[in-house]
Amino acid sequence: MLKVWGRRSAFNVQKAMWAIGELGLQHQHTDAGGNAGGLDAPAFREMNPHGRIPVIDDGGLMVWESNSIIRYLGAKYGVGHLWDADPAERSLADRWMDWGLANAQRDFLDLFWGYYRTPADRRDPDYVAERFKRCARNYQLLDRHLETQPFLAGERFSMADIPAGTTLFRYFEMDIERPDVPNVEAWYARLRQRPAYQEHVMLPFEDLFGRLAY
Ligand SMILES: N[C@@H](CCC(=O)N[C@@H](CS)C(=O)NCC(=O)O)C(=O)O
Repeated sequence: MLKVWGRRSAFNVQKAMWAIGELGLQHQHTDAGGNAGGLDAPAFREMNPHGRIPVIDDGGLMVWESNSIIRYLGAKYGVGHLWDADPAERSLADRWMDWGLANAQRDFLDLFWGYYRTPADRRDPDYVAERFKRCARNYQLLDRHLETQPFLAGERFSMADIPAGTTLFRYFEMDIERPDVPNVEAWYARLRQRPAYQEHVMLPFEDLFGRLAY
């Protein structure tokens, strides 16, 4: 059976778990990282030399890096669903996954750590203000893209929606100022209807407020 390691509150673990949920894959989950620790154990380092979560083991094949996990699971178990067999069609999804990792996710996590997780008296106002701006720019860009289509790669849900889509729950649940992005809000409403998103991404996170420790 597919095995997966990583604490459920971790952003990158949520991406992998969302993909597993979409594909309805039977799996065995092991808590790791944060309070559960274990990332420096030699056995874990053998699976992922970087000592980060998530990691999966599929019949002896270890895969780490959340986007790589989504792509692997999509290609193996989700052709026509998460993954498009046609390289040109698939490239429509791939670009948003990579953009999500390098931009939407990076800027959102910088904001989440710099603003939400840092105690108010230790926040750097300039750093936080810049991250608010970067996030606003990213979601405005997504808003323009989603003007003409319901999902990032086109008419249907695909792996493209997972990296940037995972940022939405915390971004919209935080008590912060946001730009007016109606098309992103409509996309977020579509994602919220998906059982796998509800189960793996829409998890309470209030206990992380003002807490830098995992
Ligand atoms: N680029 C990696 C990042 C992995 C990563 O940094 N994971 C974090 C959790 S989101 C982690 O391992 N943190 C250590 C911990 O939770 O103890 C990926 O996408 O999988």
